[in-house]
Amino acid sequence: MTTNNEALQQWIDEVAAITSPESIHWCDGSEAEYQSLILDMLESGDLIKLNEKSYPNCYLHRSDPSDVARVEHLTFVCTPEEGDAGPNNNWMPPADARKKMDDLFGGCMQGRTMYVIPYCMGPIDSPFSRCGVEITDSPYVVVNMNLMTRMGAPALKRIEQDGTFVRGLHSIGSLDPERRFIMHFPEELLIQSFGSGYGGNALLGKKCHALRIASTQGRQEGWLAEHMLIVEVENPQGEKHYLAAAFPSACGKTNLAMLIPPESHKGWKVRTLGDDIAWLHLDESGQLRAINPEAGYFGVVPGTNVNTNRNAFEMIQSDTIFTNVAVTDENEPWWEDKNIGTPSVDWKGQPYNPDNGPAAHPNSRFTVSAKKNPTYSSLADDPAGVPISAIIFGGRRRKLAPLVFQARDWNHGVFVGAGVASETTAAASGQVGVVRRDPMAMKPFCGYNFADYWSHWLSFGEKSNQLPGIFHVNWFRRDESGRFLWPGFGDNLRVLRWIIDRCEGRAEAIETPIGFLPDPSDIDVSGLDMRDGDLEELLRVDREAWIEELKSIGDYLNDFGDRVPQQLKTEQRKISDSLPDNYRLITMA
Ligand code: OXD
Ligand code: MN
Repeated sequence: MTTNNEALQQWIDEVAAITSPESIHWCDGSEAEYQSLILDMLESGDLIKLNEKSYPNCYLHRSDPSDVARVEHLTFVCTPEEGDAGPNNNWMPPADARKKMDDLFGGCMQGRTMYVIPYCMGPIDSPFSRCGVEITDSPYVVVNMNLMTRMGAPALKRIEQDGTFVRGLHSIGSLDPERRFIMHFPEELLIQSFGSGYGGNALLGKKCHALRIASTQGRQEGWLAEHMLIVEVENPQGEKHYLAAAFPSACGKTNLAMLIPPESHKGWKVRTLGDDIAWLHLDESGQLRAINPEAGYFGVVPGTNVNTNRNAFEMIQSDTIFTNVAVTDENEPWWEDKNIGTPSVDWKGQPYNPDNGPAAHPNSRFTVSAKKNPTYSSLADDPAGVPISAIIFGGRRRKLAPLVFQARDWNHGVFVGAGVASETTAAASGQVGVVRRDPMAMKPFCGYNFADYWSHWLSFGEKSNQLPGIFHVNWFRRDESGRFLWPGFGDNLRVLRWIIDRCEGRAEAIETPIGFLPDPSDIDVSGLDMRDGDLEELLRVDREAWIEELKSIGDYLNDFGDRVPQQLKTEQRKISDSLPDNYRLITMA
């Protein structure tokens, strides 16, 4: 393969001159190429073949133990003005970042092959899709990109037609955490990532392109790039709704996108369009439509079993790349809560000993083509995307946030999204279980100042009067003893039903200061083994706690200074004013 796109050829030549690879391989995205790279990696020890009988075409990759998650503290947005990256991003002046990265990339591919991966985020023929080219020295990245994106010859053809593409340069370097940076240059549509082979740091089409760079493109071009799953829910009468839901990393997006209706919900059908990223556009009639830019899933493995997500469990039984799981004596992959088999070798390749911690790393992953999902919706390939009925925000919170509530209107919904908070998970390096603000679940992924991002969200309210309803859910409430109050997983359909009925004007709600809540009798809990009072507790608005929450959201918004849109301050005041007497303690600049 070669290209007639001069800018692309010139960039490849420049990168080769800096990195000095032994050879250059243009990726065509074919099955033959995939299998030949797998063979190379089996030979080099980068991959281990798993039991061919029970897990055909499945492989295990063990990463460097210091390279198992996204590294938010080493991820930068390099805009000319610091204020444009905002307090939500680490910032470095572009010239300094370029210098730092040029030094790191200098000669880094000596003795290695440089792979050139043209890829398309979204259906090849969709006007909403955007292309990129990733250059990498990691064959593991190539095979993962093969599963996660539409890559190879058709993507190159589109790049040559469009004339524009996002450039992503990646090298695993020496995997030294002291020499690791993930840099974004939104003005130049450029990503540079050095020193990590981990998915979110190295598969540049995903977080770096489809969220950080795409969010800035979306702002300029009038659309949204969001950390959202897309799911179709069909009721027994055949009525279909499409929902887009944003949750922080490792909070169950894949499970919700692949939900299996509970026994009590005969006739309901759920199909998956996407499990991690949605690009949202208004069509000519003012309807918000979504495409999934990805073509595969890079999901968290531990916890996946026949009860939590039978579809995923079956999907990863073949044609899957596992990263950092344990293995059994039968050479099958093993992870915590798999509920089948026993681990004999842990994720680091050592004999399993429970004293050394979990057998599989808590952020161990599967990479698999979306087409393997038994509930895959072919609409994921529709160039026009699907019409969104509701947007759902959520987080992992033991306390406070009720099971579900609905925002009064679009502006209030944007405020609800801006106030999302969640307990941190193993998807990023750092402490786990600490509550932090994660607006729209985009804290690690918004490529520009959150204040400008909220303004961009609010601008949709001026462009359309038929926007989706906005909701907030929390599947993770616990009582004082730590017991989960809600069963979650398939039973979340019971909450989605109320959401859909609200969108259709069919369900009642109680108006509270924080939004519309269902009465306990509005949620169908038939057949559930819940204790008396659990549902009431799940739907209770704890006024004292919400007063504190509103104050904390106000303080958080104040961190973004004058750029915070007035409408959000108004929403904060409106809610504060409708909470009890001591509301005056709640202040906003
Ligand atoms: C992911 C993440 O891998 O959010 O999707 O970290
Ligand atoms: Mn994610």
